[in-house]
Amino acid sequence: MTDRILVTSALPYVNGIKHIGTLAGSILPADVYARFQRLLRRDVLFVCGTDEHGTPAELAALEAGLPVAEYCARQHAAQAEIYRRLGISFDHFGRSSSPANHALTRHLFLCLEAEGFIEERVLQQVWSHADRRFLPDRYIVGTCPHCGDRAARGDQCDSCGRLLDPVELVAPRSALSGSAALETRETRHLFLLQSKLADRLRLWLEGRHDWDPLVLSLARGLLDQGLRDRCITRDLAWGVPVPKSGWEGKVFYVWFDAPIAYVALTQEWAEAAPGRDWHEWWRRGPGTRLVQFLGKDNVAFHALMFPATILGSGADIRLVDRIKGFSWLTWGGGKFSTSRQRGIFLDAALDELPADWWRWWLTANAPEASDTRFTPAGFADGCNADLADGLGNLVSRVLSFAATRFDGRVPDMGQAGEAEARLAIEADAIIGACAGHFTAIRPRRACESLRALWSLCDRYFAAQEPWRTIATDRDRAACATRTAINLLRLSAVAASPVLPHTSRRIAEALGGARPAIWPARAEEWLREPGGPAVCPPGVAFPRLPPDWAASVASRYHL
Ligand code: B3M
Ligand code: ZN
Repeated sequence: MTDRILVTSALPYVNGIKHIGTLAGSILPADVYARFQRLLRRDVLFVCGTDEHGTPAELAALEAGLPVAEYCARQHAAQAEIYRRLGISFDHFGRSSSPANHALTRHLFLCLEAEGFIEERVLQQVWSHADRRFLPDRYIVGTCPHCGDRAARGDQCDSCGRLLDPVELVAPRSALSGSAALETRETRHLFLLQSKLADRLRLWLEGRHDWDPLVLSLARGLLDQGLRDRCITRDLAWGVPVPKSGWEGKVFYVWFDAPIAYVALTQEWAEAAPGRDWHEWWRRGPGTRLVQFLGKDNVAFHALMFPATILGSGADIRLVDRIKGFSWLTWGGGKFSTSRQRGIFLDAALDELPADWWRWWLTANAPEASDTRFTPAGFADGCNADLADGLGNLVSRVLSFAATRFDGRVPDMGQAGEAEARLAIEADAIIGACAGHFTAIRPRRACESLRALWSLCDRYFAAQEPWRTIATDRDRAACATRTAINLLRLSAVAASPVLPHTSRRIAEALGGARPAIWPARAEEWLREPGGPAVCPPGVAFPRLPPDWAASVASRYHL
């Protein structure tokens, strides 16, 4: 059995607080998976960090009027704080701009060069006199030659969807300064010769049978189109400098150093305490499983480009064992947009509701095989049904009963009988299915199992009618109440990967937390003796009022 599980989530770009889609399509499912594996007592390491290089970070810093290093430091801290509030259980949340990542990026580049996988080529690029810099394609705007839209970008026209080359634009100008004083100049760049690694990548990908069709077909499709060599340098000041004389003023392309940061982040984590060894997590061979979570637009980089970097460098760094790719969360069917303030960003989300509401809905509706349409009304209905009427109501009913009828304690009298034996069998079946879904990374199905567990507890409690039997058979009523409480305790642990805050509150209400371990055998849990004091947690999940959805839709421009 694999004892070590290394979990990564795609590194969120540093420029600004992310919206709930980034949470839903990478960070949250990674956290749910890491938390579940920890319950199984696996040795889990969950690393992530801000992706800090590249033009977007530079431009955002410019706009904020801050030196880019300072801008990144502030934004990193702001994002880290948000993920902490969301209960994301990173073992390390670092930065791609760290000295460790600079050093490792330089090292792997030099290995690639020594192995013959780097080639210098001369490119024509657009130089802006006013901005005194080369402009990346998307920072050149102009009129689309196909549809006439005046806001087409050098890489694509958003209006007609055509892919463009900057030279095709009519009346091109800089998106930064607006200046039309542009000139095409020659500039030298370094290419990673991915074409020479295509056969090795294909062979490796052929062995990845357990990946989702979404990820495999994307990756294999790209290989079938013919893997192109990739330019891995940029004319920028902010990034990892190219370690070659004569290459001053050039840095590596952000997508070259960002995946390398997964390894560097692990190095940093290892250095922070004695007895940790990053090689254990990254060397090839059995003993570790590397599971990477990311949005589908990042598949090419994780399934091809980063593996090409590793294979070509000859370094003893493991290739990903499983990529879990996600589709999009849409804002009512459209795109989230920072500039148009469409959508809920994570700071605003936490101002609206506590973390577990978001965690629940975004896991239960994870954009797995296809896009998930977020609407405030759908969110409110789902949370009201599952959390307010479901779990929250169940917890308060069972605990208030124990509190008022059994002197605030889990009652200890009464023997388990046939009903409890049947309950244990049913609970085992659900728990088994739930574990299967968490293991296979099927968040929606795992949430279905959790609902089934709550509803099982609800049905059992209702069928036992302890409020009626207590008059005639106090032992029976006590046994039923205790068993329901024990099933709640079990359900809280099983739900803890998704609802960590709520689970802790339920455990506390039930007289304190037990060691967190996956409840593989329900019978053992249901047999727990009574005794501990119970305190009803109050209403954990109030219903969202009818006007909630309308108010959110209007405030966030749906
Ligand atoms: N920074 C995030 C994105 O494309 C990008 C991921 C990097 S993972 C190494 O959404
Ligand atoms: Zn167009």
